[in-house]
Parts: sequence; C-alpha cells; structure tokens
Amino acid sequence: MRTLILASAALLGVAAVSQAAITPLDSSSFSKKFEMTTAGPSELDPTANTSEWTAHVDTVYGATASLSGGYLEYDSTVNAALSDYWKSVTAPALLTNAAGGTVEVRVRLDSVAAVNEANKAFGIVMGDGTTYGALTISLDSVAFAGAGTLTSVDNTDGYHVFRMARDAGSSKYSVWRDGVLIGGDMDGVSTGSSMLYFGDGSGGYGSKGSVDYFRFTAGGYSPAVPEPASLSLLALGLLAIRRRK
Ligand SMILES: [Ca+2]
Repeated sequence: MRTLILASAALLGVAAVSQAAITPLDSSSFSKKFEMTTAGPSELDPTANTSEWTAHVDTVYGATASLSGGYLEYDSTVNAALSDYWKSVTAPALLTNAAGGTVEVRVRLDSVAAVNEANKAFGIVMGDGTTYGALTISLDSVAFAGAGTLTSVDNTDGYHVFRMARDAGSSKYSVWRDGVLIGGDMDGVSTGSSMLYFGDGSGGYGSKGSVDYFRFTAGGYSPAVPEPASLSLLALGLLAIRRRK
C-alpha cells in the first residue's frame, strides 16, 4: 500500500509541471514550417515580402539578414535604433482565439548593440485579436510581457528551442525553453490585433542572431519530448519507493 501511495505521489508530481489542457505535439508536425533553407514565395525571404511573410530589414541604414546553410542570419547591431523583423501574412486567419495557436523557434543569440546591452534581443509576438503574448529572448534571460523574467539563462552558448502556446478559446499562454516549461497559464495583453511577429522587433533592440527554424500551427500544444523536470521528479519518486522497500 505504501508503495502504491508513493507511486501515486510521483505521478502527481509529473502532472503538476505539465499543462492539463494542452496536449503534446512535436513541431515537425506543425502546419507552417519555415526551415530557413531556400527563399521563395511560400518561404521566408530575408529582405523581401512573400505570400507568407512581410519582411522589415533596415538595409538602408546597414542592418542585414540572409539565409546561409539552413539558417537565417540577421544583424541589426550597427545601429541600436534599427530593426529586423518578419510579420506573418497567414497566421491571423490560422491562429484565431477559437483555434488557439502554438509557435516554436530554434534560435541562437549572439550580441546586442552596446547601448542595449541590458535590453531586449529577440522577440515573438502572437496575438489573436483578443490578447497577445510577447516573448522576449535576451542574451541572458527570457521574459514574458506582464509576467516579467521567466528564467535567467545563457541564450548565446548555442541554439535553443522556444515555444509559446495558447489553448483554444483561451487567453492564457505557456512558454517552454528546450522542452522545459518556464511559464504556465500566463495572461496575455489585451489587443484588438491578430498578429504574429518574430525577430528584432521594435526600436532600440539592435541584436544579432541566427534562426534555424520558425514554425507555427493552430491549436495549443506542449512539446512532445518529456520534460527533464518531470523525469527528475519521476526518478525521485522511484528512488523513494526503492528506499522504502
Ligand atoms: Ca534550418
């Protein structure tokens, strides 16, 4: 009986760090996938508008963006007032409040303009016309609008995967980094706009980085891979069971 109770406690521990209403889906199954391999009408062209993306790169003032080896390399550090960002044409009709929405990016941050050393770097904004969630990935932290800093962590040591999801009919957002939940059921910011942006979003960012892919899909989905935190809890539960024997 004692073993049963402990096993149940271990399972409850796993459930506590997962999202009950959001089911897992690997981003390889998302309906919209931009792998940064080839520019074209249905892809992301770094500096030109396509049927999928509106591109904003301050090339006149020296910012750059290009595809290289399957990555989008962007750099707007030449002037802290410059911005490189991309706005989805198709997302507003897809990521409605009724449907929910999930976005995932694999990105590495390299640097920010000196004047913005402690400022923001790379952003994702997903809005459904009711609310929007704004994720800011900085060199050493991850923040969510309204919730503040979710975690302090190095985002320059390699590529990391960031996911933001909003369940169907919900105004609550959850965020994962490398498959680990770092912010759950957070309130979005009220807005009248349906939108999806990513990149070095607005005035004063001035960052340099590399994007492996950007993917999104209708519906709210958690990462398909087991969360390390869950595995640790499960391991602790099993260890407790073994010690009781
Ligand atoms: Ca890629």
